[in-house]
Amino acid sequence: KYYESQRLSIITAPFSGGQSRSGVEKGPKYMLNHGLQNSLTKLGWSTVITEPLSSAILQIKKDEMDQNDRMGIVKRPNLVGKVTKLIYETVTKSLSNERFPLTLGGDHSIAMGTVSAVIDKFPDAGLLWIDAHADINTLTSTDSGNLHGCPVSFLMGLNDKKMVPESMEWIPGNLKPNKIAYIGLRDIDEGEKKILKNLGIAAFSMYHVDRLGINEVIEMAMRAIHPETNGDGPIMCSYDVDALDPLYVPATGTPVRGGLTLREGLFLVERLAETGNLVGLDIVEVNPDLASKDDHVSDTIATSCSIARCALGETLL
Ligand code: B3U
Ligand code: MN
Ligand code: MN
Repeated sequence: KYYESQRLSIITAPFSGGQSRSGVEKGPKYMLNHGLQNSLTKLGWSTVITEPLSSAILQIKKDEMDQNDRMGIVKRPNLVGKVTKLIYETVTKSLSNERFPLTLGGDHSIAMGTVSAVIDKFPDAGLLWIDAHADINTLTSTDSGNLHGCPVSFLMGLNDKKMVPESMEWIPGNLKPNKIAYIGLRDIDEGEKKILKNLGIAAFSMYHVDRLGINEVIEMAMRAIHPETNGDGPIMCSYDVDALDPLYVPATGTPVRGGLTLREGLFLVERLAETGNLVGLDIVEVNPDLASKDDHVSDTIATSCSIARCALGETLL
């Protein structure tokens, strides 16, 4: 339905400023070195690679060192605002050229840019947030001060306008609570639980995956974000690889045991591909530096690339 001409833009987002562990900025390079572009080309996608941060990267590295870029415990708000805006502009451009935006992270703060751009283009888009974490902390609820734990609160405009730093004021914040569904949750802060409950957000944890099975969970998630059309409508998917069990994705910043199996994680995006409703995809939190064995890097990269290929139709007959 969307992107019938199979035009694709691979957008690199080598950014680690939304959290504290270096190495996650290497994710895009590792996935591209694994042959991702070529494998997507083989699936019929005419692919360009776009690097929104390349000209700013030296300045970004300097800004990362800036100890003054802090708001209370919140780390690097100015840098995160600046970088996510560059990503937002690039995703917007890709969408206006009718190219599917596949954004490779980087930490999950980059979704402030990608999701905002997709909602501009597809105002009725629903968001599937695949993650062990809810990433919906606000500037006041965050305990870690890491902004990769907060993108959803900014996308929804939940933060007090008086507190939002100038560099993050560009975020439209127009994602409605009934337009997001989570899958894979198993490590949620108390403050986040309250927000999810108060706003009535559709959240499928690993408990629901076990109880209902991944197939039913996906159908319910799609119906939750598109209730009037029984699940049929544009879908943005922001995929944090830590949704998967650390067995398959050991090289990630905050692994949590008891996650999705490899097949569950791939089936999810295979189903999205089958609907023809997928309008954008992020793959984030791949950190090749956080491996204690060589196998850990290759397992993590292979899995992450599989997510992209399955989402873009590899396993459809
Ligand atoms: N909720 C915690 C932990 C966390 C969120 N996202 C990741 N970790 N990857 C926080 O820092 O806000
Ligand atoms: Mn996560
Ligand atoms: Mn995340």
